[in-house]
Amino acid sequence: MIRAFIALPLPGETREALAMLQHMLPLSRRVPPENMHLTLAFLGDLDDETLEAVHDGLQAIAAPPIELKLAGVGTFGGDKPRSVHAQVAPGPELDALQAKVARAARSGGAQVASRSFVPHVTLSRERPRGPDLMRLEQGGAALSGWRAPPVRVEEFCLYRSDLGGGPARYTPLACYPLTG
Ligand code: 3AM
Repeated sequence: MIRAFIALPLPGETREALAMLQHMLPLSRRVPPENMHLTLAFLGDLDDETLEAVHDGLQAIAAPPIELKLAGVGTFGGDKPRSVHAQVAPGPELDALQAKVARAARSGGAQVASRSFVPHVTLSRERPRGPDLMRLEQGGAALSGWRAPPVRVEEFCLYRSDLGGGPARYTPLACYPLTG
C-alpha cells in the first residue's frame, strides 16, 4: 500500500518566503521547506490498482495555471491548535481544481474526505501550548499582514508520503500540467 496525496508544489522562492515566516513565529516542529506544499486531497493508503486508476483520472484533468496568493497566518484546531499554517487566498480556479482532483480520485476508488477545502500551507504540526500559544497568537496577529510574492503554479502532483523516523518524506510519483 502507498500512502498518497495530491498537492500543488511550491516554487523555491515561495518556500524561502515561508521559511522566513516560520522563523518569525514561535514554532518548534517546523515543516522542512522541501516538504512544503498545498494539499488538494489526502488519499490515505492505496493499492497499486487504485493508484493507477487515480493517476489515469488525474492525467485527464484540464485546468488553467493557478495564481497563488499566500497571505496571513492561521491555525487549525480552534482553542487547542494542532497545526500552524500560512493562509492561501481562496479563488475560483483553485476551488475548481480541487473539486476536479477530488472527483478524479474518488472515481479511481480513493476515499477523499468531503470536508470543505481550506487552502493552506502547513508550517508546523506541533500543538502549541501555554506561553508558546500566547506568543503564537500575538505573532500570528502581528503577521496577519504577511504576504509572499504571488506565484503562478503550472502543475499539480501525486505524492507518496512515507512516515516514521523524523519528518515525513514526500516523493512526487507523477506531475500533471495545468495548461487547460
Ligand atoms: O497540507 P497539510 O499539511 O495540511 O496533514 C497532512 C498533510 O496536509 C494530510 O495530508 C497532507 C500530506 O500528508 N493528512 C495526513 N493524514 C490525513 C488524514 N488522515 C491528512 N488529511 C486528512 N486525513
